[in-house]
Amino acid sequence: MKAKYLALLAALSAISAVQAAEALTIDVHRDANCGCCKKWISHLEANGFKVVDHVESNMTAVKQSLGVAPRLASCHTAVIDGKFVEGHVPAAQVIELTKRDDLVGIAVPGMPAGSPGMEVDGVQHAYQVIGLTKTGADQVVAEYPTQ
Ligand SMILES: [Cu+2]
Repeated sequence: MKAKYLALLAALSAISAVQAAEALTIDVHRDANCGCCKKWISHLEANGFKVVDHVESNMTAVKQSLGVAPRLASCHTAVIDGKFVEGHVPAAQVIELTKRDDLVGIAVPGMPAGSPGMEVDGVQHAYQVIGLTKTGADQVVAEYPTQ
């Protein structure tokens, strides 16, 4: 009887592990000609994300409709759990975003050299990952120093 119960528990936890993996699906909107956007997609896939790729003709309109503040803008715009991920955000902060109910999105503004998808040999510019709160304020979520 006890063995049966343990087997059931094991089966249940296996199911929740699968659901956790499915939760990492992310939609990426990008321009057809953006090479670094594709590299960022590869970075996400290498970190276990399932990426749904959307090629767009008007990224400005996409950013506007997803609530990306112009000061936070970069190249591509992704969406996970209804929150935006703007620019070359490292996978670790994308995962963190899914656990943050106080943020509507996160961004790495511009295209800093050395961020995921923006690798340049020997160059690592300092950059911040900035969260946009529900009240419209910027909040630094992570800082990557220059090297
Ligand atoms: Cu880029």
